[in-house]
Amino acid sequence: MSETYPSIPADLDAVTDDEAAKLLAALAAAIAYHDNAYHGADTPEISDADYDALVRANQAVEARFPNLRRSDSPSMRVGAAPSGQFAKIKHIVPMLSLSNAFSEDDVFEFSARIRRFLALDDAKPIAFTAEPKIDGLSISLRYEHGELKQAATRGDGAEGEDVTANIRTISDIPHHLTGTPPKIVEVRGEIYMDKADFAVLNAKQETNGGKIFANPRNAAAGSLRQKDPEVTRQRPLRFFAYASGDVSEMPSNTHDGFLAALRSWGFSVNPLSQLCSSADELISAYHAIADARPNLPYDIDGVVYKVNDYAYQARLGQVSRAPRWAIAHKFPAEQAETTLEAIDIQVGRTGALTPVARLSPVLVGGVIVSNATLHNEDEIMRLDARVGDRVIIQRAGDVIPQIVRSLSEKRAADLPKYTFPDKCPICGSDAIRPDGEAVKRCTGGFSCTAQQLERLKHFVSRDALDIDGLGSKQIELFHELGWLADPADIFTLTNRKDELLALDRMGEKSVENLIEAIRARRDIALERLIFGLGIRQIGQATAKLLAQRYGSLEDLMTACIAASDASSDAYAELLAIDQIGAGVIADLIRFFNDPANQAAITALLAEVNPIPPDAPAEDSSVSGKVIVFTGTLSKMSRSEAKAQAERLGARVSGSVSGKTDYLVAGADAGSKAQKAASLGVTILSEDEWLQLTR
Ligand code: D41
Repeated sequence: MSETYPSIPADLDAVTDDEAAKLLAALAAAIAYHDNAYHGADTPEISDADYDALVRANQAVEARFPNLRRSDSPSMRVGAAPSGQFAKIKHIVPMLSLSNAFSEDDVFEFSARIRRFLALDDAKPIAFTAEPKIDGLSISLRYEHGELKQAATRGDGAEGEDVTANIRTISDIPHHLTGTPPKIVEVRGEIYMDKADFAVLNAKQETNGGKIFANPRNAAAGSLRQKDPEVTRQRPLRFFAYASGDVSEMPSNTHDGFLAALRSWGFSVNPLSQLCSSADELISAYHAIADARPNLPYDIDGVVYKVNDYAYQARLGQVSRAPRWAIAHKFPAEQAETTLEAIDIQVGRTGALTPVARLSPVLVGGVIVSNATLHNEDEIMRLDARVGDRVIIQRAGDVIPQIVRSLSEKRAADLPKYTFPDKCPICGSDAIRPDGEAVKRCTGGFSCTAQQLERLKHFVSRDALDIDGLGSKQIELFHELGWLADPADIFTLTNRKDELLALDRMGEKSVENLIEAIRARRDIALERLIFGLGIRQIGQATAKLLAQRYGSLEDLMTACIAASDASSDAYAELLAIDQIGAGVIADLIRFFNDPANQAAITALLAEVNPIPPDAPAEDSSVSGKVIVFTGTLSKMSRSEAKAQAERLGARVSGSVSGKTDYLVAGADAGSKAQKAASLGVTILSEDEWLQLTR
């Protein structure tokens, strides 16, 4: 269990640098594992709440130690695509990660370690390259006979996703190589977006009501992961080449020689790459690149040093997943001093009171910052942050700016300590903090307008009702106008045609479309409806389980009310659902026993027609069996195969174990087939599977 669910210290604010680094490594591994279980294998092994706890812990530790953020950090992975959107590609040569240096001492240690490992004479110089670390996403491009054949994302380093069609739309990436490339060459590098292009793209997205990206890296990632390559083509993506993967014959014995070859084949190579012959020279190069940073058109987050000589690289090899011969020297988080003007309390969908620091605007790393996160009550106490204090704030990458410390030495003697409110600032209800929890919550429920608004936004969000033309902005407006309080009110908007037409920028056509889109959602999948209620801890996966088990919202509500008695059958039935534990059940009981929630649900059920999920067949040839799919299927997509198996009552898992009943092996099945064979698991071809399930 520890590998897939690391233990999280109760007090994350007390962890040391060393512990933080270990914790981040463990969290990255665990989150990657569960991402795969959820998205890849579609069989989550932990509750959404437990998963969220991992992600939150990772964020909290990264916020405190921005410099320790790993290159494989979960916060660096953007918008995991639904499984099956892109085919998987195994990297013939793994795409390694980079270990980090945070100080000049770390750089001397890097050089000394290498010299020791190679047993180099003190007099013998060793050459390194220093190149900017582009803040984008890594990609591997395969060329055969000079033609671009395939492009894969880094993924977990061993296996990435096939994004060839999208990559072909990037003008920086040659389709045919010039000069004399080897027969086979995989070129690796970074896809990125210029800062100016990013600003223009976001402005366009804003006018078109599209997604706003947090930073150029997210914009680049989102643009690459498009289903439609024509969308990618419209996005200003660029590419710098910096490494090789599988290569039939290397054009050079050195990294700088390889970079020169890349240029001769038509690739962009970063012009700031330079050759250095000592740790001192690496550090000079670091400062030169750091000085150039504010004027570069793209974001960089450090400098990468590499041993220049490939023969040395080969001897040095790698430790775990990172080469011994390379390191990323990260730029420190940027800090600035400013005044804490106010502490605002925001109230979220589930009533959580979140403090936000309002600051005198200050420039940090090229961005004007006027807000910072304060996490929760304990964080304010730890910092002893007081309104009026001078504070040091810090910003690293796309981490939300945070307050590092309050300058108590600059504080007026009579500045009062901050007291966290014990009433909801929006509705005035009591705010309470249960024992052992970090968060204070408003107890007002649906009667609190802040919670009302956030629940409404959640109700229409993409994974819930997902109504075209009804986003957060419209919800805010309609809520402000007094048209919306409960989710059910969304459906009464269709009676407000004249009022809608009277609004700014609402023409006949858009009003008709909106009304039609709302009508169309009266038939709604039960799991979306349950998810849309915004019950604490009930994510999409849990909502689906509940929909399958209860088949209607009425039955779910009845069961949750009956389950208030923990010795009831209803309670036992809830607990018997795989992956639902006592914590989730407590939240379900709390939600469905609240009279305001009951009234809201009754009103909602008068408006919608929930569609229960197809019941899994009880008596199919594969009901109750555990199935693993591997390799490429030819008659259906992996997602279709999975859905079909589940409809027939089978459970689909991502990995082969002793519990597996059948491994269905498509073309090019790899290690899973071997493992299945060694465990004596029945292996079926795709055709045999189809026969079995016909
Ligand atoms: O500019 C970069 N982001 C960059 C990333 C770079 N200039 N060089 C890199 N070199 C490597 C090795 C040494 C493993 C070939 C990298 C990365 N790796 C890298 N990026 C993300 C994970 C690893």
